[in-house]
Amino acid sequence: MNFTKTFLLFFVFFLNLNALLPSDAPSLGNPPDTHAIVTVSTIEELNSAIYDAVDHTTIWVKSGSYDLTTLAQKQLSTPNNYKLTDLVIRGETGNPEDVIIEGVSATDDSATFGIQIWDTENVVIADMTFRRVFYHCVSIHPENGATQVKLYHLIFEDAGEQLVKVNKGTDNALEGLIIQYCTFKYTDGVPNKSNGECYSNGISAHYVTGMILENCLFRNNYCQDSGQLCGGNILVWSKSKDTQIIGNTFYNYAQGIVLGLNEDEDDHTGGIVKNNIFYRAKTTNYQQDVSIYVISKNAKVYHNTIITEDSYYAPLEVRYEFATGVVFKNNLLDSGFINYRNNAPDANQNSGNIFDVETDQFYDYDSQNFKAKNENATFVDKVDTIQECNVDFSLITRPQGEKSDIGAFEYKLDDSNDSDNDSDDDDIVSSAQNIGAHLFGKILILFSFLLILFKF
Ligand SMILES: [Ca+2]
Repeated sequence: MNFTKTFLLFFVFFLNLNALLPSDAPSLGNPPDTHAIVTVSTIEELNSAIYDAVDHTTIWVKSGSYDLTTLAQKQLSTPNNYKLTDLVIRGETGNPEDVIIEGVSATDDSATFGIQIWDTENVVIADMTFRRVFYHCVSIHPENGATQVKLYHLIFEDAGEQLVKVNKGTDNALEGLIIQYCTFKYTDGVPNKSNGECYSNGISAHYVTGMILENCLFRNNYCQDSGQLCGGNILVWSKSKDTQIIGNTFYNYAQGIVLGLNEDEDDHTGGIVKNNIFYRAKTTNYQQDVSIYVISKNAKVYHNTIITEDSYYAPLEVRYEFATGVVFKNNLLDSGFINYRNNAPDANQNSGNIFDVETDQFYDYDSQNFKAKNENATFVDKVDTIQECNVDFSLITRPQGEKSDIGAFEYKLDDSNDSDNDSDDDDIVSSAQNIGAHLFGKILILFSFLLILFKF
């Protein structure tokens, strides 16, 4: 085996080990040569760097804690009196836990927002944490010109209202919104506002076209007040279209994905929801409701794994007579059914769904590892491959074996004894363990290939 071949193989294996969770986000790489580079290490410097940025700027944010309450505006903000183009704001280490932009708490208005994006196009914010603010961690304003926004490998935590908000545009939909490898979480649910209202979502997006939301983790997005129901972890509405919600994980949630909300034919149209994983145990500590709610004409809901332990009778719901062509295929549930309400048409194209999978069919149910325990599991090799779902949650090609499997994971025989096997969804229990497993797996493989290299 020659040198080049060995290293090519090494990189192929290395890349294939990446499960698709926030902790596995690939680095964005070096800034473009054309960018002005500004490095900041205090909240004042960061605030000025954003507000004074010229087009094509990367702002590197050094590790540390950045106290929003010391700013006169109580928030960061891009300029809103002129168009700024191509702005990148990144934590310098690539670990979002190293750069903390924070206020005091979700109920303390001495910090209002993490950052507001106004008349700025082509924005990337990456590798940082925004937490403990009164309104939103990130608030995007297409009505003021914001467009082409990428939120990458960020942690949003403990905001008083939606963790991320896309405000209602007037004339134009927000296009080019990409949210990847982000964590949306509350320490212990959403607290009530001073008016007694629990008002939150993970993300509420009005009037977005083609939003991509993938490989994110939603955790503890429910109301602390057990008398109130928290809004959807992902709410996309107000004339939105063609949203793609792919490979996300939902752990302890009131409502999961809400694709259009109101009795309005244009609230959402199209869209695909695939390869997502949902888990919650039944509890009376917070109100529990739907996992996927759809009023969107022609929406596709494929290959999701939804384990809710009978905590709500209808994890899937379709509403209103205009919601035609909504198709559920190859979803794996442990309980409940699809509820067609308010004259919603019962789609006769549904197929391949299981609503009562037994927990002993999973690799490790107690650790919420919902891969098949072996090739004989009741959901393995059961369905034809859907072309737009030709990879699973972990990017394993479908099909393995004779047919595709039902749910978010495709069983792969040589996967079962892989040291990395547990890592794909252990994250919903402990991301720290997960990172450890990944590093261990990668180091093992690196070591093996170095051995091969020197031997040959
Ligand atoms: Ca298979």
